[in-house]
Amino acid sequence: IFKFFHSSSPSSSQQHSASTSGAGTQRWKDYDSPEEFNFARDVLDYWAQMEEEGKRGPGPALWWVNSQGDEIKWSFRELRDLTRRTANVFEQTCGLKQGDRLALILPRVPEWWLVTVGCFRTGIVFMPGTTQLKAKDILYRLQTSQAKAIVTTGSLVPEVDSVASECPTLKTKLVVSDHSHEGWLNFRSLIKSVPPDHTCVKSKMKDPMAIFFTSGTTGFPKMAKHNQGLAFRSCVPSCRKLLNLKTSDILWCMSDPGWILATVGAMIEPWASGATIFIHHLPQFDPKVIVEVLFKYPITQCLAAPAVYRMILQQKITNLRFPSLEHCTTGGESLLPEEYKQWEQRTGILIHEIYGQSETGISCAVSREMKVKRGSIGKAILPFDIQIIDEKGNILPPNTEGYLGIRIKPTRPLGLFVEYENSPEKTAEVECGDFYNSGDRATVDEDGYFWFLGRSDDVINASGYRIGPTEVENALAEHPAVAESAVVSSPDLNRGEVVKAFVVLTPEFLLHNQEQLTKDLQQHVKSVTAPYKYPRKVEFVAELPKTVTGKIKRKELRLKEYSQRR
Ligand code: BCO
Repeated sequence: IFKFFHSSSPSSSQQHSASTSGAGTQRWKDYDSPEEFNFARDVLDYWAQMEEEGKRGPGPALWWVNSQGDEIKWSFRELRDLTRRTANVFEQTCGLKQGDRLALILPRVPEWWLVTVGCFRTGIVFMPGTTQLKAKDILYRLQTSQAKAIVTTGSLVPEVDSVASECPTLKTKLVVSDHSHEGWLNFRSLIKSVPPDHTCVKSKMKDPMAIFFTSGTTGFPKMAKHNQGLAFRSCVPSCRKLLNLKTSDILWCMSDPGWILATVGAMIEPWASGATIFIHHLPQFDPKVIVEVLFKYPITQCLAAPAVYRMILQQKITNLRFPSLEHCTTGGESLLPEEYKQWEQRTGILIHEIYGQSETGISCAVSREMKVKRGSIGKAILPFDIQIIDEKGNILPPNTEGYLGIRIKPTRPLGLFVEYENSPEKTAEVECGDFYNSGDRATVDEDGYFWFLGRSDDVINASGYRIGPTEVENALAEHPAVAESAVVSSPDLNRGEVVKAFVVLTPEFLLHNQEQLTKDLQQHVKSVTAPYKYPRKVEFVAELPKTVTGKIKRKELRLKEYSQRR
């Protein structure tokens, strides 16, 4: 890919127009809902044309680097051509068509952006997943979504091949790799051989665009299905105010491409404004690398999980005054007021918080020009009407704890998920009167600022990951040492919350060394399911607290964890 798509610095003859502030997206108003919308055609191709007319600055659309010194810079024009080729690979080579589902499991490589935009162009529904997924996780996703295609990286080929025969709908396997893999089409080779002309599909706003798998208290992850409204929403003025991006801005969103935060923060948001997306490959999280990168490149904005800021602060680095950084945003879990203060003192920059879920995209935020109230997730972003509600959907007054709800009646706002696919009962469960009930507890103050308090259910929010306890309990149950287990959230200084497993041992393992057993169980969970879910804390107990009907009382265990000091 480096040879074919060489790094393209902007031509010096290109007109350096003054940086524009989301000019291309002022075509729409907050409550607009055009019948047709396609992010590739209506936004990316617009910016490509602005480049052709010399009306956009010289910054690339995508600026990708890795630790080996490789670099790719693509303008919107190059991106347009490459993603048209991608669309042709999907349609002509693979025979995929509008509405087909494509599982997208790639690390932070430039092809992730080609594939997602290729999906926009063809109307294929993309389903991002983290590369931490294991064979069983992938099997579940392919089967439940009836995926026709998967695009993944070389290291995951064996995991996919071990389950592919159990997925009758899967017709296309595309690998992003410099090597050939038997039974797989090679994306990097194919994209060179297809023509660069493609006509973008005329997608309706209500056509599905993406599916995000999201964990719940029980069972397997649910499929939160979004239509084109998720992308359109970022183009309206209220959403543009969130980061106030200009075409000259360079935004680094560090989220793994498997999460909705990357789809929104590392693609839709910046490109809606014609800004530059900066990506560092970051195969392994290292706060020192992040600091180096922020000193080396002219990044003006960054968006990262609270744990990232926290872990940077914990490094013994004397200078955190980054030369170009102007604005920092965080989301996914909470940051402590003390951490906000320290970041501000050491960098001179305030952290602005956002709030959202796979179901909602970014729904609340402390927008760039808003006053920061440390610890608040900010105000609702139009067209969402957010209220604090009780379990019947009644609106509660300010400073009263309740559920964070988004109004869905009489009109379901664009940008909110459409449904949990194949699960009308789970979709109905989160509908509460006129509202979607997020399941998150919160309050709102007199100024309209929301304050996140925590989950109302057993879902664990560790380092910004939403983890369903049963997914971890099921993984533990496969180990011979585990008679039964209960998995709950436990407070942690570094990660906000971590996964803790209470384990009842089988008789044969009762006398085993518990330190070793803890390591074995952790390793086991990492090997059978995505490793971010592994229990960082394990406690062996003689029995688990249960109700008279035999249901494990996770809440009791969780409350015990939180009643002890962090
Ligand atoms: O900590 P350990 O070393 O014991 O374990 C780590 C990894 O080393 C390990 N691992 C990863 N890949 C593996 C593997 N082990 C075996 N095989 C593999 N292939 O598993 C553990 C993974 O934990 P982690 O991901 O938390 O790792 P790390 O490196 O500590 O990363 C820290 C963070 C902060 C970078 C990471 O936790 C993170 O990215 N968190 C943010 C998640 C996020 O973006 N959430 C947003 C969701 S979307 C949303 O909220 C909606 C907003 C609109």
